[in-house]
Amino acid sequence: MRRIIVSTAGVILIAGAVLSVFWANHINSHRDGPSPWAPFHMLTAAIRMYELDQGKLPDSLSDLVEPDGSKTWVGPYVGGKFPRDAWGKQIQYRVLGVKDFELRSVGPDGVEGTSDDMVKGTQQENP
Ligand SMILES: [Ca+2]
Repeated sequence: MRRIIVSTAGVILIAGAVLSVFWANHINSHRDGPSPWAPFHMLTAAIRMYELDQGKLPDSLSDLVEPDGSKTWVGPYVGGKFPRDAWGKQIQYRVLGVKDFELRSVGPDGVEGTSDDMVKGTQQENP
């Protein structure tokens, strides 16, 4: 009987330790705030909505918020404040092909072309 109580207590201690590690990781994942990829996902969705309406990719990101005079433009495709990268800088947009584009942040160092750049292209889906 004593052996059962000791092993039960051991199982409870191990389960508690495992749960506390999971809980700590869960809390830390929310403490960091929204993902730095969130504005990329938001812009990608807006670009695809524009593409559905206009039948082509926007020439620039300003096309998402500035009417172009066509009857099929039913924007703005981005509501509220225009998304910027996690460091408050403008996200760069480049058309790569008829259906392909790239969104780029210069990253925390503010310098384009360094290893901390964040790039989301339609040819390299979600990071
Ligand atoms: Ca950089």
